Amino acid sequence: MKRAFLFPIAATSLALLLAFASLHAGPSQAPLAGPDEAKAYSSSGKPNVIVIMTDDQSKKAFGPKIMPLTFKAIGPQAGGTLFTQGFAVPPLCCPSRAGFITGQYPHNHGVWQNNYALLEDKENVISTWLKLAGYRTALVGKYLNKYELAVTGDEEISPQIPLPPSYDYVYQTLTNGYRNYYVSVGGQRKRHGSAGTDYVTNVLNRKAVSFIKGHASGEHKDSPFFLYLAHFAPHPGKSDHPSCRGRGTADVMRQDWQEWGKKPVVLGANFNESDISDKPAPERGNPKLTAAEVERAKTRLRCARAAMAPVDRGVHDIVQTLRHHKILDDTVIFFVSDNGFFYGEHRILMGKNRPYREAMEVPFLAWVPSKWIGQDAPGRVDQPVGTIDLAPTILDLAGLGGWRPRAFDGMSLRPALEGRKLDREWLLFEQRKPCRKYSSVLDIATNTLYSVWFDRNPVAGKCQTVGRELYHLNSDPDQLHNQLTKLKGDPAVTNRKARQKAKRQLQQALRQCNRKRTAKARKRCRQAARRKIQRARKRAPAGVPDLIRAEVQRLEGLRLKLSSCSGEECRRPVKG
Ligand SMILES: [Ca+2]
Ligand SMILES: [Ca+2]
Repeated sequence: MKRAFLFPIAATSLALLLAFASLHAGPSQAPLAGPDEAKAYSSSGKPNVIVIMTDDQSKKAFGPKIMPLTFKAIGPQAGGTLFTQGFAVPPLCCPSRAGFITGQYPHNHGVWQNNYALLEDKENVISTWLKLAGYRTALVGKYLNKYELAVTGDEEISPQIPLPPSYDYVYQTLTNGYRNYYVSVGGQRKRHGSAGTDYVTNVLNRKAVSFIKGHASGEHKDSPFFLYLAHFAPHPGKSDHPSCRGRGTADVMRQDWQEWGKKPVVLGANFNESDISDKPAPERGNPKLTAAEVERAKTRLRCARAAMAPVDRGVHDIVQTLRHHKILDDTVIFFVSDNGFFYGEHRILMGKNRPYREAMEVPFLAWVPSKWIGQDAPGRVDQPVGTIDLAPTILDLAGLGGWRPRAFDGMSLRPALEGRKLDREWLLFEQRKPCRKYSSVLDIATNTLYSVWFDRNPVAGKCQTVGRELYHLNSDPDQLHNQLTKLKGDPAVTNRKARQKAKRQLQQALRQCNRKRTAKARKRCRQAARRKIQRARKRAPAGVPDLIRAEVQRLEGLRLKLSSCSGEECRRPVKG
């Protein structure tokens, strides 16, 4: 395992950038171009960047009522931008986080599962790019799953842990949990216990705030900073709490449970879905939730909301700290989750990593002061955006929009922040373990989600398709009606009837032709009859099954193409 490399600040020269670029150009790639020199080194013209990423936060655990301090500080009323259709690309921790730090889909960054070891070109990530552009960089919280195992090869947590690439300040959580967890403090192992002061969300908030304070008053205060604050909340974790304990539940602070424990929880139309016969095989067998499970799901959601309260206070503290040091307007902030979560929707008791909106859609909030885009950002953007867009957006806001250290499958969201349409037609969601589990395409113009599910054939051992789904999200936002069920039964009947009718008509016409006197006339008559039937068939209006079949054909072709796309062609057809 290569040791993580760190560039000294003074070494950020164009020569080094180009060396870095050529170092990271694969055999099949053209050498990467470095950023424009003037833009890259005028660090005074660059915003500080803060990315706050939560873990498994459903949109049901987000919003102005659940995170009032965050919305007051960086929400639409305060000049921030709420992206109402933010997607985890794809909805699983490590692949989604790898998508953030690379701006790419799993088939390009390599992380198909929850394992840092799979990441290709590990140093060629956002922290390195920003460091090369003159940023001071800080990681507070989780990097990528199994990071410690990948870099030390040791099942136990090692006393010394190499730092993730290009971070100047590291307070990295190495194990999951709200209490009793390990961290790397600048590479040195430290264990947190179970005292109130060890509660992970508060610890990470404190470290984030102290990094900002230290930066704002320290020797590097003239350089911009990049702070990646990756919270564990509201991920399920071990807990002794009387209500929030057991599998699938976030641990909470007592004061927050007092507030959230009794609040009503309303779950959507697809909660405990009454008919799941339309779902593909892997999900079709889920039993109806029992009354106890329904209550449990509601309690778990209350626990997740309560676990967001300290995150909410942390956002407030961070913004207050920026304001105190008069650098709030010098800073852009993104608040997102790595993936969503199920609370009984479609009878899925818990978890993520399925192509349903509860897992795929995430909280997505941006604070981009007008000085960075030349105008006020809109309070709300309804266009679909993804976690793969964060890196290109950040580079763009840092004045490095033309730099492509990797071929970005995602795109800069600057046009949307300027009130314009994003030039993108599709989003792809893919996962594999080791069979591809599912692969989905969101067709943005029609707001249609098409998914194919895979599994290993137990006998042949090969990956095979085990189900397909098609949802028209405008008319069926809860994904209750898989349109592909309309292909079952109905079309076969329709087609058989149509075929039989056409056959009868043709036979009747041919019989009449037999009455013609000459062979030539009979032949001409038969030809005319066949043509007439064919014309009638063509004129027949396409039924729903025919339309769906055509749609599936188009989306399946698109899905196959996107499964190996790179860069621009992942977003729209490339001309020429
Ligand atoms: Ca996660
Ligand atoms: Ca259904």
